[in-house]
Amino acid sequence: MAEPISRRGLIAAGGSLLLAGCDKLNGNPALRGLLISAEDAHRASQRLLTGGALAPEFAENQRSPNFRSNGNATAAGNAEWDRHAAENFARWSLRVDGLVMRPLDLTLEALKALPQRSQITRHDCVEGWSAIGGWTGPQLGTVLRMASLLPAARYLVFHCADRFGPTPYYESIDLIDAFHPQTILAHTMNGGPLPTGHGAPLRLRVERQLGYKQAKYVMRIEARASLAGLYGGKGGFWEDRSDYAWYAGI
Ligand SMILES: Nc1nc2c(c(=O)[nH]1)N[C@H]1C(S)=C(S)[C@@H](COP(=O)(O)O)O[C@H]1N2
Ligand SMILES: [Mo]
Repeated sequence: MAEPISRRGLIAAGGSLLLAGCDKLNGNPALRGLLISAEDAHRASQRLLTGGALAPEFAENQRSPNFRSNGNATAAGNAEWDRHAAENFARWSLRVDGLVMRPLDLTLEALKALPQRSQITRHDCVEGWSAIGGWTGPQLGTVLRMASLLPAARYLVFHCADRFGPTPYYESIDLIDAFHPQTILAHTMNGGPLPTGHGAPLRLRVERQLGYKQAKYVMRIEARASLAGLYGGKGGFWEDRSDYAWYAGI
């Protein structure tokens, strides 16, 4: 199976860290933070089981005729998003900042000019429904290489335009999923522009995880060293207010 080199590199680095022994681990606060919680143990074991696996992909004739919209079905009410929607997102741009060497503002045109990946995948929502849909966009890894992550960057946070009451939706992933080949910034769904109900103009597809990780209405991607101090500190809107896991593997 074709695995990207970056992933091999990450696994090799993780392996040697694991072999470094408990004393060294205890002396490394960042790594201790990564390894001790039950949730992280679950994540690590799931990663070992799935390895570099790709999520299953499907044929065009397997796409669901009705892919429902779930959670917020619009970001209307966010003045910035409203302004861009009124112009069909012609002057909208994605902000990429935080722990990067080169902060970026990428228009839809710029995102579409990058190498594109198309994938037909199954979306699994924890509320008990699934749907198969086709997504196109640049790999997140391509955008992150353009911005050039600083060494301290460990997480990517997706800041969304929509809110529930006063609270914005947000999500986050780690570098393994960020550089996974099926992790894309989708501007196209089933061959057409991403509909409002599905997160126009841009959403995350991180295909080995559950529905709530698939951030819609993404306005800004922030590279961070830690999720502490951000909203509820658990790395996502639902993670902050439910027992939903941060690593929501399928
Ligand atoms: N910004 C934002 N992203 C979001 C949500 C949301 O309410 N707001 N809901 C999540 C949940 S729970 C699911 S199942 C999917 C739904 O995606 P869909 O509307 O394309 O079906 O988006 C996820 N991403
Ligand atoms: Mo969901």
